[in-house]
Amino acid sequence: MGRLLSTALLVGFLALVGNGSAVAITITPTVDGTVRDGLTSPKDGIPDAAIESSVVQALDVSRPTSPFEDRGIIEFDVSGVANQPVNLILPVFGSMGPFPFTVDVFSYTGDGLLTLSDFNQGTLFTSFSFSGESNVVVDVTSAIADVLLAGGTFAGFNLQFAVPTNIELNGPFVAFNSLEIGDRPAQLDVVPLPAAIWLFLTALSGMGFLGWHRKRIAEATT
Ligand SMILES: [Ca+2]
Ligand SMILES: [Ca+2]
Repeated sequence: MGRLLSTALLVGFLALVGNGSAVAITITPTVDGTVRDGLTSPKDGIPDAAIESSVVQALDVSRPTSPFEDRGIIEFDVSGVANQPVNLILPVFGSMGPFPFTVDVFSYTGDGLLTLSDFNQGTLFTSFSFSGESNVVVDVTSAIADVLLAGGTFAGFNLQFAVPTNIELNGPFVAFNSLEIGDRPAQLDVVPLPAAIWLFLTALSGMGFLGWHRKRIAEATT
């Protein structure tokens, strides 16, 4: 066992030396935009327009004259992700108060396309509140894992205002890639686990299994 342990430590050390500089991978959207219900058609829960634009907009206006709702839709190709921590980075800009606003984030298995049906996609994953400008970071590791487990390629996020507002056109909204906050796109940051850690964990679990197996044999022979 002593030799096994020292071998495992050596393998781990060599791998750390060789792969110590794991770099985070950035995934930009495959498709992003807004699906709208209302404004030029009735706001009735049935979406009327899909608007492809990197300035993803979420907005829910309840005013009687022309109520409408925009839901922000963004989908990423996550086929290269495997058991890794993933953060969704959302540069957020709200055009006017009263702040704060709460946005619900729904996650779903996407198709890489912006369609009317995306309006009703997803299950509630989390919510965040913001005031003015902010760079929201959402840990979406489990959402991505669910997509991959289901055999999906695209992870979709549907952004909705938690509560309708009664202010005028153009606000409030959630905008990504907006000029107001330095033209930064929404993205996924994938943090790869260094190969060294995998090797080390594999070696450790192998030793644990050997120890358990030997204990079983010892118990069986007594
Ligand atoms: Ca409608
Ligand atoms: Ca879609």
